[in-house]
Amino acid sequence: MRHLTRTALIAAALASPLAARAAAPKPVYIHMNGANMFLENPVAVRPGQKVIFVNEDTGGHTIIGYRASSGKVSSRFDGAVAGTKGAGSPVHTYTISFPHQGIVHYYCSVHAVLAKEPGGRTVAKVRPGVHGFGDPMAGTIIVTTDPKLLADNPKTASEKILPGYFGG
Ligand SMILES: [Cu+2]
Repeated sequence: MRHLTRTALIAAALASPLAARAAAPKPVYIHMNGANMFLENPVAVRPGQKVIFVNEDTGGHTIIGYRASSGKVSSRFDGAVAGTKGAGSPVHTYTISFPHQGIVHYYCSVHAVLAKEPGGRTVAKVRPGVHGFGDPMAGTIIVTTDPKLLADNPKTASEKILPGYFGG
């Protein structure tokens, strides 16, 4: 009888909104600076887990989702982050989460362009006139429940501010 009561209490606690909040996974952070790249790429997140883009650059960036199959840009995944003055100054962030498992592509429309490959797939490429950066400013988010993928994120993805990463 005593055991049953304890089990019932635990079940009630697990069902409460407070317990659900406590169990929510920490956000995954993706950082930008003057190198015009998304530092953590790719990252894996659970459905519903927050992805927070952090701008440590003096200049601004956009973060816009697109479909590789059609080239269509997303009206929901449509972010922009202003620059910061540098270390010690406030940083701007953009937060989003994804309800369903799958692969999400995004790019910065300031520093990259979308282009159709001969095979029909749309990819991000370096924007003409933006010099000095090898890779286009773009990235991929894997929305998954696979524990191996989720455990494989770079260490920096768990920190909001990277103290040595400011620059622009
Ligand atoms: Cu950019």
